[in-house]
Amino acid sequence: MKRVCLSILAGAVLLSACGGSDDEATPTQAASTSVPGSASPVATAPASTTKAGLDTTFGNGGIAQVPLSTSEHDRFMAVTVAKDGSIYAAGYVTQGGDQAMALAKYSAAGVLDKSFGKDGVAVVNVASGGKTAEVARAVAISANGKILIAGPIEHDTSATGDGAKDTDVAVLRFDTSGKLDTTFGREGIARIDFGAGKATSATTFVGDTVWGMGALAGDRVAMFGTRHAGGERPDGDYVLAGLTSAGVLDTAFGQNGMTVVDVSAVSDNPRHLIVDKDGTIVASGYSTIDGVVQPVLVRASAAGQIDRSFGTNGVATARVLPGVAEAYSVAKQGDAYIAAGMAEAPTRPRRSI
Ligand SMILES: [Ca+2]
Ligand SMILES: [Ca+2]
Repeated sequence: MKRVCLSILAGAVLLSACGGSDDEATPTQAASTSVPGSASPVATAPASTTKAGLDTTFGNGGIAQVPLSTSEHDRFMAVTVAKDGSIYAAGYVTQGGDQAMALAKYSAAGVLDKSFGKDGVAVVNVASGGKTAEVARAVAISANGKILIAGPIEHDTSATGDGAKDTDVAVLRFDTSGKLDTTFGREGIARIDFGAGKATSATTFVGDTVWGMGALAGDRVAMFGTRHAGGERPDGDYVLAGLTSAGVLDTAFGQNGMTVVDVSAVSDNPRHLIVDKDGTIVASGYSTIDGVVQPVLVRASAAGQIDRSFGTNGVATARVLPGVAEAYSVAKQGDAYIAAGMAEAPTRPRRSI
């Protein structure tokens, strides 16, 4: 019997749960886990024939906390484990109401590595200006061992009106000591503008997002997010984007660095991205199709070309319930893909799927 552990994130806290199992965790399960902003984890521990519980050898009684701020919001959004067992958790810290990207490093045993960044946490305020769009939602480790985090930032924190709501995407690359890698982007930061955002009602604005990221060969990365669909439409379209090792849009990826996938004219909501060993990219999210919110998987090559043999023209959907079903995270199991999320019938309570 092999021991299976699953780390779950909740706030600026790492938890490690373990249980006995006859099955070995797949590499994709262990490699990267992203969770949405919900306080309720959507992933659950694998089925086990023995009672699962917190791994008390991890952190302090199974929980590793990091002191970021005593009075403002901090949150981890994604976690990954490096080959040497080091754990990297990405999210944001808030300083005077201004959110900044954060990356923390823990040992395999869940002990904060105080030699990393400043006392274990690297904090970079990419878009300084007292606003709250900035948050790292994805983390990946490239073959050269560098750690990348990605998420939305304000396009221009000095803008006013609707312009103040426009967002871009930032990707930051760090070395293993928590310093920005100055060979990437501009002083370690790549700013990517998927498109101009747009106010779509008196209260809503659709701007660039990124939720998932995975490492590709050649120290490149792929991201999964959205941008405004364009014209007068009130929705966003999915965006797969590729960056070179130098931190610029990879013109060999998709069309000049991006592949846009328009599943729904109502809503396309990205959540997670994994990269298979052969470089195949699979991204998960959810879209409103024929009035029903359905899980969505998109498959593309390492060059960002949609795999039209997958699902319908590269997009797989499923009508789970007549109401809402959302896919937050995806993992590969053999030749199949497992998506986890939430489903809700119009008159029934929510449940995990
Ligand atoms: Ca900021
Ligand atoms: Ca933008």
